[in-house]
Amino acid sequence: MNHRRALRAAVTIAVTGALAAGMTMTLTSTASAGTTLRASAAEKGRYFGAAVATGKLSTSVYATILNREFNSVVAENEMKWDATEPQQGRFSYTGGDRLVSHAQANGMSVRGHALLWHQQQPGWAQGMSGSALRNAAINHVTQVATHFRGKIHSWDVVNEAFADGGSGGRRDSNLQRTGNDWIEAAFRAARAADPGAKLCYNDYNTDGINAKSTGIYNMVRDFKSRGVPIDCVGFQSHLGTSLAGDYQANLQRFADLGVDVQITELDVMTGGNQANIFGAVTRACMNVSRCTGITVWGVRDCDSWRGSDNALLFDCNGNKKAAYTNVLNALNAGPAIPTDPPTDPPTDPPTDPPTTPPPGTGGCSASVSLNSWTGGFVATVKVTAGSAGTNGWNVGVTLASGASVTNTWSATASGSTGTVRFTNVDYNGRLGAGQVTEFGFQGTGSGAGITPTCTAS
Ligand code: 9MR
Repeated sequence: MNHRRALRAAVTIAVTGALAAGMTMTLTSTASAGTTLRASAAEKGRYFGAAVATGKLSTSVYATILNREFNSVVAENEMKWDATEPQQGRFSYTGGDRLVSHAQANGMSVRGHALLWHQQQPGWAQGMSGSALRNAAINHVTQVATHFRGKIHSWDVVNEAFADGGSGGRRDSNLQRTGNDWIEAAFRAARAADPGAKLCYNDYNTDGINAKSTGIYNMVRDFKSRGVPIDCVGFQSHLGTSLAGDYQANLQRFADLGVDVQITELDVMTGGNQANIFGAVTRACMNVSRCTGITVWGVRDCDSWRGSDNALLFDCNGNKKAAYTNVLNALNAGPAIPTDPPTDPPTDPPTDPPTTPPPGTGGCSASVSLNSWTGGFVATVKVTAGSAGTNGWNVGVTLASGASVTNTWSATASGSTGTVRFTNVDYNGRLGAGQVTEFGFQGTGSGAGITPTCTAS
């Protein structure tokens, strides 16, 4: 990150100057003096975000605060299932695209919220169950993550799947009733569709070490141990008048599993403690090196879903509240995310840009990784060019009886049942010797016995 490099350079100059003047100093103090949330967070290698309703972007007070103070946005509602797939198979991205454009024009990253959730499902999905719902849900993940591919910093792949109360188990929902593996199926489909996005699990009432957060912790630990692609956990943090004493310790125990953590929907009940709680949450995040950002769930008090709670950082006229000052001070006082240790300069000579290989005589090979559930599957196929490279490739698979391909990415399918052939698309056909590319497809029925064979041209 450039700003981190700039910060490091500034610190180096300061230290050099101090040593030249015969002073001693240490680098433990990282206090800075940013004057906006976004600048102060960025100086510490983090983002500071807000939930946005795109209809308000044309309100000047709102847009002025958003653009000045925040460097990350999340759609409060416009990327949810009911908004993006109002009828099955008919996708609508108007609000989401508008938010992405606004973010890109204003140097903001975008959090995607949320691919699957038991609430705000379109009516057609609410009425579905079993493998029909599972297939529809995975198709939704694939389509939406593909549409926004390359534009989303982090996706809330699954939202609020755990039960409140002391069970520590999953919440009952139509999605849960498709089988306990629905969450991992969603994460695998999201990874296949947008390999560059961080994939998060997001929930509320997880503000300390409690039965619910421990249930989620156990799921994340299991996913990490089995290679299910999860990168981050979001802690919504819709807070009342006190903060759990082990809030930071809870973030830290997740970080210790090897995932990033983020505060994703912060708002706090108004009252004497509001400003203190906002400050304490910010300090907790700053003290956890894998806490990469904070998002507040709206801009001004009157933008909040919590109505008269006045739960945010700006009043309805756009004035900064005491809570704002506490957050800004905590960002400025906190440590920066440690930068990666400097990597050694490469010793190998830089590789030449790929040149057009001669017509392939060395063939190609293909292998498949399958994510299956009762009634459906997602196949990710790795194509490796042989010694002569490829100008194009074609992969054949024979599906089990009754199975059919419903969706393909990074290749073009011919046929959908029996023997199906997948041909490269224009950007991934030319491979140098040994070079690898991936494509994927989703199917209904059984994925058993899929053995891809590759032919190069
Ligand atoms: O703020 C959102 C509100 O406008 C919607 O009506 C509501 C519908 O369920 O969802 C709100 O956002 C929720 C978020 O998507 C998930 N976590 C809880 C948030 C507050 O309810």
